[in-house]
Amino acid sequence: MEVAILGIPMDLGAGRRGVDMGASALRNARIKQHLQDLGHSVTDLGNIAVEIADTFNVLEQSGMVFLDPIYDACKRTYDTLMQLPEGVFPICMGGDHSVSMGTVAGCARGERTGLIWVDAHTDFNTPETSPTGNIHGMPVAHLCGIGHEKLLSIAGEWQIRPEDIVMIGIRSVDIEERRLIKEHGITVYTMREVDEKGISRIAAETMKKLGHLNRIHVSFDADGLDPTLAPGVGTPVEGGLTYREAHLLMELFADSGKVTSMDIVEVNPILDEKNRTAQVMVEMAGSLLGKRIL
Ligand code: 4U7
Ligand code: MN
Ligand code: MN
Ligand code: MN
Repeated sequence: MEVAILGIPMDLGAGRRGVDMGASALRNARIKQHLQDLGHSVTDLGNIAVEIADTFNVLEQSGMVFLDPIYDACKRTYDTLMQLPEGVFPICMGGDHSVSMGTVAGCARGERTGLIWVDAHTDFNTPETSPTGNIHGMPVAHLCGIGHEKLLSIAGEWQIRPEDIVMIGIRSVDIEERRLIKEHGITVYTMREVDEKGISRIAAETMKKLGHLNRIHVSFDADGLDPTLAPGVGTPVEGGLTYREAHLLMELFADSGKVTSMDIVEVNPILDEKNRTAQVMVEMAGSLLGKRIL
Protein backbone atom coordinates (compact mmCIF):
# COMPACT_ATOMS: atom_id res chain seq x y z
CA MET A 1 0.00 0.00 0.00
CA GLU A 2 1.04 3.63 -0.56
CA VAL A 3 1.07 5.34 2.83
CA ALA A 4 1.56 9.07 3.52
CA ILE A 5 2.30 10.23 7.05
CA LEU A 6 1.53 13.81 8.04
CA GLY A 7 2.34 15.57 11.34
CA ILE A 8 0.07 18.19 12.90
CA PRO A 9 2.08 19.40 15.92
CA MET A 10 -0.74 21.12 17.76
CA ASP A 11 -1.53 21.25 21.48
CA LEU A 12 -3.84 24.28 21.34
CA GLY A 13 -6.98 22.20 21.73
CA ALA A 14 -5.91 20.31 24.86
CA GLY A 15 -5.93 21.41 28.47
CA ARG A 16 -2.34 20.31 29.05
CA ARG A 17 0.62 21.27 26.88
CA GLY A 18 2.86 18.73 25.22
CA VAL A 19 0.79 16.79 22.64
CA ASP A 20 2.32 19.05 19.99
CA MET A 21 5.35 16.76 20.36
CA GLY A 22 3.28 13.67 19.57
CA ALA A 23 4.23 13.58 15.90
CA SER A 24 7.93 13.80 16.79
CA ALA A 25 7.51 11.01 19.32
CA LEU A 26 5.90 8.79 16.68
CA ARG A 27 8.74 9.49 14.24
CA ASN A 28 11.19 8.77 17.03
CA ALA A 29 9.39 5.43 17.53
CA ARG A 30 10.23 4.76 13.85
CA ILE A 31 6.75 4.79 12.40
CA LYS A 32 8.04 5.05 8.83
CA GLN A 33 10.49 2.17 9.20
CA HIS A 34 7.88 0.02 10.96
CA LEU A 35 5.39 0.41 8.11
CA GLN A 36 8.07 -0.07 5.44
CA ASP A 37 9.09 -3.33 7.10
CA LEU A 38 5.51 -4.50 6.57
CA GLY A 39 5.98 -3.95 2.85
CA HIS A 40 4.31 -0.57 2.46
CA SER A 41 5.76 2.33 0.55
CA VAL A 42 5.80 5.27 2.96
CA THR A 43 6.21 8.99 2.28
CA ASP A 44 6.62 11.44 5.14
CA LEU A 45 4.89 14.68 4.16
CA GLY A 46 6.41 16.58 7.09
CA ASN A 47 4.39 18.83 9.39
CA ILE A 48 1.54 21.28 9.02
CA ALA A 49 2.47 24.76 10.32
CA VAL A 50 0.82 25.35 13.71
CA GLU A 51 0.97 28.43 15.93
CA ILE A 52 2.60 28.23 19.36
CA ALA A 53 0.29 28.67 22.38
CA ASP A 54 2.64 31.03 24.22
CA THR A 55 2.57 33.63 21.45
CA PHE A 56 -1.11 34.49 22.03
CA ASN A 57 -2.54 37.08 24.40
CA VAL A 58 -6.20 36.41 23.73
CA LEU A 59 -6.94 32.84 24.67
CA GLU A 60 -10.67 32.51 24.91
CA GLN A 61 -13.23 33.39 22.26
CA SER A 62 -16.92 32.36 22.21
CA GLY A 63 -16.41 29.76 24.96
CA MET A 64 -13.45 28.19 23.19
CA VAL A 65 -9.73 28.28 23.84
CA PHE A 66 -7.51 29.16 20.83
CA LEU A 67 -10.31 29.16 18.26
CA ASP A 68 -8.53 31.09 15.50
CA PRO A 69 -5.17 29.26 15.40
CA ILE A 70 -6.94 25.89 15.66
CA TYR A 71 -9.11 26.81 12.71
CA ASP A 72 -6.01 27.83 10.73
CA ALA A 73 -4.15 24.57 11.44
CA CYS A 74 -7.19 22.41 10.67
CA LYS A 75 -7.83 24.27 7.44
CA ARG A 76 -4.21 23.78 6.32
CA THR A 77 -4.48 20.08 7.24
CA TYR A 78 -7.69 19.75 5.26
CA ASP A 79 -6.20 21.47 2.20
CA THR A 80 -3.06 19.31 2.31
CA LEU A 81 -5.01 16.04 2.53
CA MET A 82 -7.41 17.07 -0.23
CA GLN A 83 -4.42 17.41 -2.56
CA LEU A 84 -3.13 13.86 -2.00
CA PRO A 85 -3.51 11.50 -4.95
CA GLU A 86 -6.43 9.06 -4.73
CA GLY A 87 -5.52 5.62 -3.35
CA VAL A 88 -2.89 6.83 -0.87
CA PHE A 89 -3.55 5.80 2.76
CA PRO A 90 -2.96 8.86 5.00
CA ILE A 91 -1.83 8.48 8.62
CA CYS A 92 -2.35 11.80 10.41
CA MET A 93 -0.20 12.25 13.51
CA GLY A 94 -1.43 14.74 16.11
CA GLY A 95 -1.46 16.74 17.96
CA ASP A 96 -4.50 16.95 20.11
CA HIS A 97 -7.80 15.57 18.86
CA SER A 98 -9.06 18.89 17.47
CA VAL A 99 -6.88 18.11 14.43
CA SER A 100 -9.55 15.60 13.39
CA MET A 101 -11.84 18.40 12.21
CA GLY A 102 -9.29 18.76 9.39
CA THR A 103 -8.10 15.17 9.02
CA VAL A 104 -11.43 13.36 8.83
CA ALA A 105 -12.86 15.90 6.40
CA GLY A 106 -9.65 15.97 4.31
CA CYS A 107 -9.42 12.18 4.12
CA ALA A 108 -13.13 12.00 3.17
CA ARG A 109 -12.49 14.13 0.04
CA GLY A 110 -16.10 15.22 -0.06
CA GLU A 111 -17.43 11.67 -0.06
CA ARG A 112 -19.60 9.81 2.40
CA THR A 113 -17.23 8.28 4.99
CA GLY A 114 -17.53 6.01 8.00
CA LEU A 115 -15.78 7.15 11.18
CA ILE A 116 -14.50 4.77 13.85
CA TRP A 117 -13.62 6.79 16.97
CA VAL A 118 -11.42 4.84 19.41
CA ASP A 119 -11.24 6.96 22.56
CA ALA A 120 -12.03 7.14 26.29
CA HIS A 121 -14.15 10.20 25.43
CA THR A 122 -16.92 10.87 22.91
CA ASP A 123 -15.54 14.35 21.98
CA PHE A 124 -19.09 15.50 21.20
CA ASN A 125 -19.17 18.75 23.17
CA THR A 126 -20.17 22.02 21.55
CA PRO A 127 -18.89 25.43 22.71
CA GLU A 128 -22.14 25.70 24.70
CA THR A 129 -21.93 22.32 26.46
CA SER A 130 -18.16 22.09 27.01
CA PRO A 131 -17.15 22.19 30.69
CA THR A 132 -13.58 23.21 29.74
CA GLY A 133 -13.66 25.21 26.49
CA ASN A 134 -10.98 22.86 25.14
CA ILE A 135 -11.63 22.19 21.47
CA HIS A 136 -10.19 18.64 21.58
CA GLY A 137 -13.43 17.69 23.33
CA MET A 138 -15.53 19.01 20.39
CA PRO A 139 -14.34 17.57 17.04
CA VAL A 140 -17.07 14.97 16.46
CA ALA A 141 -19.92 17.42 17.04
CA HIS A 142 -18.32 19.78 14.53
CA LEU A 143 -17.83 16.99 11.97
CA CYS A 144 -21.60 16.37 12.31
CA GLY A 145 -22.32 20.04 11.65
CA ILE A 146 -23.03 21.18 15.22
CA GLY A 147 -21.03 23.94 16.90
CA HIS A 148 -19.23 27.16 16.01
CA GLU A 149 -19.60 28.34 12.43
CA LYS A 150 -15.91 29.08 11.98
CA LEU A 151 -14.96 25.49 12.82
CA LEU A 152 -17.88 24.18 10.76
CA SER A 153 -16.46 25.96 7.71
CA ILE A 154 -13.21 23.90 7.71
CA ALA A 155 -14.81 21.16 5.61
CA GLY A 156 -16.97 23.48 3.50
CA GLU A 157 -20.34 21.83 2.92
CA TRP A 158 -19.14 18.34 3.81
CA GLN A 159 -20.45 16.69 7.00
CA ILE A 160 -20.36 13.23 8.44
CA ARG A 161 -23.68 11.47 9.02
CA PRO A 162 -24.26 10.54 12.66
CA GLU A 163 -25.32 7.04 11.54
CA ASP A 164 -21.86 6.56 9.95
CA ILE A 165 -20.04 6.94 13.30
CA VAL A 166 -19.05 4.16 15.70
CA MET A 167 -17.24 4.93 18.97
CA ILE A 168 -15.27 2.28 20.89
CA GLY A 169 -13.57 2.32 24.31
CA ILE A 170 -15.73 5.10 25.77
CA ARG A 171 -15.73 5.61 29.55
CA SER A 172 -15.95 9.36 30.14
CA VAL A 173 -18.89 11.42 28.85
CA ASP A 174 -20.01 14.83 30.17
CA ILE A 175 -23.67 15.27 31.14
CA GLU A 176 -24.73 17.54 28.27
CA GLU A 177 -22.57 15.57 25.88
CA ARG A 178 -24.49 12.42 26.77
CA ARG A 179 -27.73 14.12 25.77
CA LEU A 180 -26.25 15.15 22.39
CA ILE A 181 -24.88 11.65 21.72
CA LYS A 182 -28.32 10.14 22.35
CA GLU A 183 -30.13 12.85 20.38
CA HIS A 184 -27.97 12.18 17.33
CA GLY A 185 -28.14 8.40 17.64
CA ILE A 186 -24.38 7.84 17.64
CA THR A 187 -23.39 4.17 18.06
CA VAL A 188 -21.23 3.92 21.19
CA TYR A 189 -19.47 0.86 22.58
CA THR A 190 -18.49 1.77 26.12
CA MET A 191 -15.89 -0.24 28.04
CA ARG A 192 -18.78 -2.11 29.61
CA GLU A 193 -19.81 -3.38 26.16
CA VAL A 194 -16.19 -4.27 25.44
CA ASP A 195 -16.18 -6.36 28.64
CA GLU A 196 -19.54 -7.99 27.99
CA LYS A 197 -19.46 -8.62 24.24
CA GLY A 198 -15.77 -8.93 23.60
CA ILE A 199 -13.86 -6.87 21.08
CA SER A 200 -14.22 -9.30 18.16
CA ARG A 201 -18.01 -9.08 18.22
CA ILE A 202 -17.76 -5.31 18.41
CA ALA A 203 -15.43 -5.25 15.39
CA ALA A 204 -17.87 -7.45 13.46
CA GLU A 205 -20.86 -5.27 14.36
CA THR A 206 -18.91 -2.15 13.40
CA MET A 207 -18.08 -3.55 9.99
CA LYS A 208 -21.65 -4.74 9.51
CA LYS A 209 -22.75 -1.16 10.08
CA LEU A 210 -20.05 0.67 8.09
CA GLY A 211 -18.71 -1.96 5.68
CA HIS A 212 -20.97 -0.84 2.83
CA LEU A 213 -19.20 2.55 2.69
CA ASN A 214 -16.32 3.16 0.27
CA ARG A 215 -14.25 5.03 2.84
CA ILE A 216 -13.67 4.42 6.54
CA HIS A 217 -11.45 6.58 8.75
CA VAL A 218 -10.11 5.27 12.08
CA SER A 219 -9.40 8.08 14.56
CA PHE A 220 -7.38 6.57 17.41
CA ASP A 221 -6.96 8.66 20.58
CA ALA A 222 -4.14 7.12 22.65
CA ASP A 223 -6.27 7.59 25.79
CA GLY A 224 -8.62 4.89 24.45
CA LEU A 225 -5.93 2.48 25.64
CA ASP A 226 -5.57 1.65 29.32
CA PRO A 227 -3.29 4.21 31.03
CA THR A 228 -1.00 1.43 32.31
CA LEU A 229 -0.24 0.71 28.66
CA ALA A 230 -0.32 4.29 27.37
CA PRO A 231 0.64 6.65 30.20
CA GLY A 232 1.66 9.47 27.85
CA VAL A 233 -1.76 11.12 27.49
CA GLY A 234 -3.20 14.36 28.89
CA THR A 235 -6.58 13.05 29.99
CA PRO A 236 -6.06 9.47 31.25
CA VAL A 237 -9.11 7.47 32.36
CA GLU A 238 -8.87 4.14 34.20
CA GLY A 239 -10.13 0.92 32.64
CA GLY A 240 -9.28 1.26 28.95
CA LEU A 241 -8.57 -1.15 26.12
CA THR A 242 -5.88 -3.73 26.81
CA TYR A 243 -2.94 -4.34 24.52
CA ARG A 244 -4.54 -7.37 22.90
CA GLU A 245 -8.04 -5.89 22.67
CA ALA A 246 -6.70 -2.87 20.81
CA HIS A 247 -4.48 -4.95 18.52
CA LEU A 248 -7.26 -7.41 17.74
CA LEU A 249 -9.58 -4.52 16.93
CA MET A 250 -7.03 -3.12 14.45
CA GLU A 251 -6.33 -6.60 13.02
CA LEU A 252 -10.00 -7.27 12.42
CA PHE A 253 -10.43 -3.88 10.76
CA ALA A 254 -7.41 -4.68 8.59
CA ASP A 255 -9.00 -7.99 7.56
CA SER A 256 -12.09 -6.14 6.38
CA GLY A 257 -9.96 -4.29 3.83
CA LYS A 258 -12.27 -1.30 4.19
CA VAL A 259 -10.25 1.22 6.17
CA THR A 260 -8.84 4.04 4.04
CA SER A 261 -7.20 6.45 6.54
CA MET A 262 -6.14 6.88 10.17
CA ASP A 263 -5.37 9.43 12.90
CA ILE A 264 -3.00 8.84 15.81
CA VAL A 265 -3.68 11.61 18.32
CA GLU A 266 -3.21 12.76 21.90
CA VAL A 267 0.25 11.21 22.41
CA ASN A 268 1.98 13.40 25.02
CA PRO A 269 5.70 12.55 25.35
CA ILE A 270 6.11 14.91 28.33
CA LEU A 271 3.83 12.70 30.41
CA ASP A 272 5.14 9.44 28.92
CA GLU A 273 7.63 6.85 30.12
CA LYS A 274 10.48 6.44 27.65
CA ASN A 275 8.20 6.95 24.63
CA ARG A 276 6.13 3.82 25.36
CA THR A 277 2.88 5.42 24.29
CA ALA A 278 4.24 6.43 20.89
CA GLN A 279 5.69 2.94 20.46
CA VAL A 280 2.41 1.21 21.17
CA MET A 281 0.57 3.58 18.80
CA VAL A 282 3.05 2.79 16.02
CA GLU A 283 2.26 -0.89 16.56
CA MET A 284 -1.46 -0.10 16.34
CA ALA A 285 -0.88 1.52 12.94
CA GLY A 286 1.03 -1.60 11.88
CA SER A 287 -1.86 -3.86 12.87
CA LEU A 288 -4.38 -1.64 11.08
CA LEU A 289 -2.21 -1.84 7.97
CA GLY A 290 -2.25 -5.61 7.99
CA LYS A 291 0.69 -6.83 10.05
CA ARG A 292 0.62 -10.63 10.24
CA ILE A 293 2.54 -12.92 12.55
CA LEU A 294 2.48 -15.90 10.17
B1 4U7 B 1 -9.92 13.97 24.03
C1 4U7 B 1 -13.71 16.77 28.32
F1 4U7 B 1 -14.60 17.81 30.21
N1 4U7 B 1 -14.91 16.03 27.96
O1 4U7 B 1 -14.65 18.37 26.82
C2 4U7 B 1 -13.76 18.15 27.63
F2 4U7 B 1 -13.80 15.85 30.50
O2 4U7 B 1 -9.58 14.30 22.64
C3 4U7 B 1 -12.48 16.00 27.97
O3 4U7 B 1 -10.76 12.77 23.91
C4 4U7 B 1 -12.20 15.94 26.50
O4 4U7 B 1 -8.72 13.61 24.77
C5 4U7 B 1 -11.07 15.00 26.10
O5 4U7 B 1 -12.87 18.96 27.92
C6 4U7 B 1 -10.68 15.20 24.68
C7 4U7 B 1 -13.68 16.99 29.83
MN1 MN C 1 -10.27 12.32 21.78
MN1 MN D 1 -9.75 11.05 24.75
MN1 MN E 1 -6.85 13.50 25.69
